[in-house]
Amino acid sequence: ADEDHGSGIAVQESKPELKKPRMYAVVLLNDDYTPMEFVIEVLEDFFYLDRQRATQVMLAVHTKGKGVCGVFTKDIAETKAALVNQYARDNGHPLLAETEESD
Ligand code: TYC
Repeated sequence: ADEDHGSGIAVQESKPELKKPRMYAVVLLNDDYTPMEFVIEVLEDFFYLDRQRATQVMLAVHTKGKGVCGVFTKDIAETKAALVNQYARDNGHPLLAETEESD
């Protein structure tokens, strides 16, 4: 904020007036057809999860219906979801990724 400290000269305070960006989760939805191995590879390749964490997330989606792959700013989340959906379609699988606001 610019504040006048009596000299008539506006001093620029150091406080950066930036707000935290809204964050968005990329969520994977379960289906009956996409192979488990394909889902694990998507989590490794698009979200940089190691094999153990990718397997955990895949199994969580498989048993609970959906699961979070990662949380990002809006543009990054929407881009990752679109890339995953295109990659799944290119490989003939119905796997679906969505974004939802998080926090
Ligand atoms: N349910 C699938 C199967 O049994 C595996 C699967 C897991 C599919 C996660 C999609 O997002 C998904 N082959």
